[in-house]
Amino acid sequence: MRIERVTLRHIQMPLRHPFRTSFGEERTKEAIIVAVQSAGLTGYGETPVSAAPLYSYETVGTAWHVQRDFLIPRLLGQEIEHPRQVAGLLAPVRGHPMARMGLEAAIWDLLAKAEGCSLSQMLGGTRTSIPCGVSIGIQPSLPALLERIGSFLAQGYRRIKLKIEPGWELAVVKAVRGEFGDIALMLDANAAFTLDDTPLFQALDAYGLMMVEQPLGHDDLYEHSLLQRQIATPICLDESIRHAGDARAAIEWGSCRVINIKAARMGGLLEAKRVHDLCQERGLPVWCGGLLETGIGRAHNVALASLPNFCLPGDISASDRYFVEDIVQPPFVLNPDGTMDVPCGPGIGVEVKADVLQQFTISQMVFQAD
Ligand code: NPG
Repeated sequence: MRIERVTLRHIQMPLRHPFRTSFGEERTKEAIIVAVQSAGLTGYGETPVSAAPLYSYETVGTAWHVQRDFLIPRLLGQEIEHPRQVAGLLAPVRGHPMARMGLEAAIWDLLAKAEGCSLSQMLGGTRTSIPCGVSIGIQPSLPALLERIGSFLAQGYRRIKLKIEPGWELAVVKAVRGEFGDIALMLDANAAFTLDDTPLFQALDAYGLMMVEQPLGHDDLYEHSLLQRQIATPICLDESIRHAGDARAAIEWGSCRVINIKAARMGGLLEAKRVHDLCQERGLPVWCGGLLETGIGRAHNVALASLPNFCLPGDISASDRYFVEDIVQPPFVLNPDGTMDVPCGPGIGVEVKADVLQQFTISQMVFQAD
């Protein structure tokens, strides 16, 4: 298919609840929504960047610049039959995985729609529904946290992930175990600790956590391998795993026992699938992370999480956990058993609501092939 036209939209959507992590607070969901058109079809993708370089070095500003000036000119007018060609065309540009993801994901959607198959099928997905977890930001107080956990458990979410930071860890876990007993519970530190905190992680071993995510440096593999040897709780890596090469090194060195796969962190669905396949071969379970995506990015995540080795509940929650109104129809809903259905219509399998998308768009740019 010839890439005829690409549209970038910078959107801002209010979040229903502020989301606080060890690196900052998000009140508004920012993203770049990418639309790629060919032969009367439109494929959608999402670049789930934030306004500030806190989780990742990428921001709305850097992603827009890299897409506009370097990535889109390499794709416009090209004939693309399989998404793997995208990585080849974009290979001269280094880094900027989230900027790539929006474009690559839109082309997966476009090609799946052209073939009349679902994105899940095209990726090799085997699940028709996926188990869902929920990630809960740092709360103003313990009672507020306990109330929030109770309400998510009542909705059916199958595992609870708590964001932690120095001072909001051991006592919190103790209180949560005291109130809710043996629920599936994990922690995410977003790189807020150092090896000096090893005794804290050893103390956490007593609480039967599923895993602790990214306790140490955001780009570290070595120190995580030292920590993993000294604690029983499995370490899950997120920020440190940028591609299959990192995953291979982390597995060889014993830096983690679980990997959080985010296609946006890895530059696209193809690299995410490579990491999935490697972990499957090596016997490591994976789960699908989230970056507070709109229904468009969520649809890509759900399709990815339908691959067989996504055996743990991911950070894929229902649309209403984030937004009053999502930009897709139907919105993503949680089944009473804590699963979410994988859409089976062509491509991402959900319709983009043009009016709602327009309402949240604050700037837009169109690129046309000659
Ligand atoms: O999408 O449900 C979700 C949120 C999952 O905790 C989550 N994301 O560090 O993984 C993370 C965190 C995050 C959120 C990172 C927003 C960056 C921005």
